[in-house]
Amino acid sequence: MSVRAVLALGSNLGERSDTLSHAVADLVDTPHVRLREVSAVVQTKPVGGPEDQPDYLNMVLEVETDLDPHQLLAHCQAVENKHHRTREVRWGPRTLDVDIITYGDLTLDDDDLIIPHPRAHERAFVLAPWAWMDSNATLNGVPVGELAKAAGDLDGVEPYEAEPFEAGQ
Ligand code: A4P
Ligand code: MG
Repeated sequence: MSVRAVLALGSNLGERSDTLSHAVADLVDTPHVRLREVSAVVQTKPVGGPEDQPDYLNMVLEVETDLDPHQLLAHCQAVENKHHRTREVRWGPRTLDVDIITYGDLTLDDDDLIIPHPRAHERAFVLAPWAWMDSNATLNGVPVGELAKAAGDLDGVEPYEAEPFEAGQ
């Protein structure tokens, strides 16, 4: 049986844009996880954590998977680890963070996995790209676009355009 899941990716260290592109490829580099939709990339002001950390790039994906939720978490963490994610400071800077936002209609509250993600409903850095990707999306029964408008960090979210490639550089 396969289920649609929404994943959120964030990066604020290193070559952020390349990291996100490679992470998307790595996440779907298994027949157990198939890509359905990819959001735009947004540049976002850090929410929580150390004050002087760099801006993030964030995006969301919708995948279809036959992994169970814990297998999907392990898969996401393996991709984080491949991109040299280390866990030192909670909410601190990271090369790559991959969170499970929703898994079908499942609600789960385990020690190591909470679904829907417990903070996604108040975070424009997840909600805004999600709403642009899927205008019909809802979270806890509320349209994701409405949640995004109410989120405190919406002003810090802007579309990201990669630096144009210039010949000779
Ligand atoms: N965990 C529980 N539920 C989930 C879930 N639904 N998806 C557990 C993924 N993981 C989940 O996560 C800590 C533990 O959460 C995992 O071991 C897993 O068992 P982590 O990725 O190791 O640590 P973290 O990311 O520092 O902590 P946390 O609590 O996940 O942080 P958040 O809430 O993800 O926030 N600002 C901007 N602009 N953009 C960002 O992307 N990200 C964060 C991280 C803070 N501020 C940000 C951004
Ligand atoms: Mg995380």
